[in-house]
Amino acid sequence: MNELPKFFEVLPEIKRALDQGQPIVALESAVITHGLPYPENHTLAEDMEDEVRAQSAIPATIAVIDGKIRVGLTVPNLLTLAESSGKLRKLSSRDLGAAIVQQASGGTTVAGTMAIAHQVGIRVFATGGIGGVHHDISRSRKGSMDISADLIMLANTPMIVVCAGAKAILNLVATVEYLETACVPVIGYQTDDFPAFYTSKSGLKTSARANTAEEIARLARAHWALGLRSAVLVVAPPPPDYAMPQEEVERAVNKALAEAQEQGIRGQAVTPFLLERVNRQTFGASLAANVALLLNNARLAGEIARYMVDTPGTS
Ligand code: PSU
Ligand code: MN
Repeated sequence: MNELPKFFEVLPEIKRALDQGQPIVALESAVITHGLPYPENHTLAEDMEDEVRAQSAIPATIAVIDGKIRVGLTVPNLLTLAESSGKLRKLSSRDLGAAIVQQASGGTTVAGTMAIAHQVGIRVFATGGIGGVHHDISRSRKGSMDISADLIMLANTPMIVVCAGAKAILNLVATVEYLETACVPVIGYQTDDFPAFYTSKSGLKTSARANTAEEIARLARAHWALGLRSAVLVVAPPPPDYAMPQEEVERAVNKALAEAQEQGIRGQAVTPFLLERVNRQTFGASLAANVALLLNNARLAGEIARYMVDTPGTS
């Protein structure tokens, strides 16, 4: 493992796994602090770790607690995050330095988690949905230009990120175009379509398809062997039993966007606001879908991580 600054706290199990080259999967924590309500967030975080372990990989849930970057959470760490959901900071990559210096606590977004996981040497990461290019909800004609830092980190971090696409709270056309511009391969797991989180199809296409975890790992190795430094985004459709009717999702999203515009929601608050409104309006169905696809993604990431273990002659 690389020599790390003092503000990193890596659990011994993960340190060992890094030193011995065992499969590891990073997990984000903004979904715990800003994505799901308590106690569902707590159960979900534990269940995601179990899914990774069931694939013989080590889970590394990442968060910042009292200014320490935690790679792997203890039982009390996780409870602190889950119970204080909504009260802690939402930490994107640019927010980490301030959180360390100010000894703050927070959940790390996809961007924040990628920054930390890469620093530690983890190459596979599972999340629910990535952030992306937002619809313009500004009331002026200037345009809000709200683009998630997740996209910038995906453009610049060699890591496999497993998700269920992005939610329709975003401008999915612009998000997919951005990924193309940023040189991020979008690999559909057993699909040719870019999923829209609650639904398996968005009407947009992936850049390639892979039918197995092994193929995904080989594809990522080939991508990086070319000297490219961008992430490989794996998109897995939500489990079929949980996919939601498109009209229901659309109605909820449109209402949420109108409310955000009316209330002048800006910056970091936009995504949590929209997520909460959509969750509330589609209650039950969206929460169940959210949990099911997070577990599905953790499982697939665990399987991919097994194929990312370095064995001589395979890279
Ligand atoms: N989209 C979801 N669920 C989430 C998020 C996004 O469907 O929990 C969270 C993730 O942590 C993601 C972050 O990285 O929101 C993006 O926030 P922003 O748009 O402010 O970059
Ligand atoms: Mn934003």
